[in-house]
Amino acid sequence: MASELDVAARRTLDEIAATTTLDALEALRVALLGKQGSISGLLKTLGKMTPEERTIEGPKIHALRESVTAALAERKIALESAALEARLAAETIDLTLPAPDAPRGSVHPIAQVMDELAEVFADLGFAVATGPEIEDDWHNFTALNMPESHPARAMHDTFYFPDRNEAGREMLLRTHTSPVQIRAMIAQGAPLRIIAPGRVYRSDSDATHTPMFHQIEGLVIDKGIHLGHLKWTLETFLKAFFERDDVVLRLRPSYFPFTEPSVEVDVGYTLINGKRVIGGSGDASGGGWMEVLGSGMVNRKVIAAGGLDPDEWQGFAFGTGVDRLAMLKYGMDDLRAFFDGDARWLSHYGFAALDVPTLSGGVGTPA
Ligand code: 2U9
Repeated sequence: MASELDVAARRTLDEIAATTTLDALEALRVALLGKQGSISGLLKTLGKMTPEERTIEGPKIHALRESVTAALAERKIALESAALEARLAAETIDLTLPAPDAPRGSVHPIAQVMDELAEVFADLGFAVATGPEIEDDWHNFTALNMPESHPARAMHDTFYFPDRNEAGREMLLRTHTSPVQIRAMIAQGAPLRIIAPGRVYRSDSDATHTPMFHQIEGLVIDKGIHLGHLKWTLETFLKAFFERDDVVLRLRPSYFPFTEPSVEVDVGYTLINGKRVIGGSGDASGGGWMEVLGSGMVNRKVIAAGGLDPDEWQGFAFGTGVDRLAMLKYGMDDLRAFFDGDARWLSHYGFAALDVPTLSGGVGTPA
């Protein structure tokens, strides 16, 4: 038995050393060590042996498996380096090849606009904050002055998860990026100046709504903040983003649970070849007004939910849809095309990888 095993071992190691391709080596590995392999079979015979036999045969069979495993690994390295040497000898690189005629791939307009927004707001002293897309109902609703019975909760068409978290809170896909700012207030305290861009989800789908869309919200918390700060900030942002000095704002009173008072912001547009172009003073320029932002002074209850004293700290907040901003700036008319992944649409509306928005170089389309 012992010598039989020795002979078989010698033969096996010779066989491994004689393989000439990686495929053949892999086939041999399976035949030896695979589930149905011969060495695996030998290992199984150990179970049927007497304890005395096993004391003698066990170490030999295990030693065989180890030497075969080592021989396979060694042969694999040798064959791989031989294959690489063969490729290096056979292949050449033509160093005179020109760059491809057309760029391949492009930056999606949403990604581009997100970068533009981060750039514009960085110049105003805002940091970018991010947070989880899977949220609990406290951060998404309760902390924003939307308790369980609040009608605004029903209006959000929320996607809920079937199970609650460890704290017993309902779990959901965030319906806005506001919970990011609640988390930032709790984690960083005041003063605070942040924007929260990202994906949000609502169970809503038609020509102007997709179940996932992109929002950007902003939050400023400091002492003595008032609506004047809000108006100046939004006007400065819109002028920089649309790269026009004639952006005119119209503030209308509104209602949001998380802000009090709340204002909706319209901007004037002008009709150029039947298309609405931002700029000009609304009706006076033969155009009109369109709503672009929601905003307001942060509700005292929301400041308190963020762990701050509303007698000491005030703030303003605003929110808008990134997809809509992209459409207004770059002239797309169908929201759904944003998420179709159509290569022709992307090559038309996409941006070159090197067209990085900067304030010095401009945040708009290159000339
Ligand atoms: C905190 C406090 C207040 C963010 C705000 C809006 C108004 C708003 C909508 C615009 C279009 C959402 O994408 S949209 O449907 N948003 O009108 N958002 S104020 O207010 C906050 C956020 C966080 C802590």
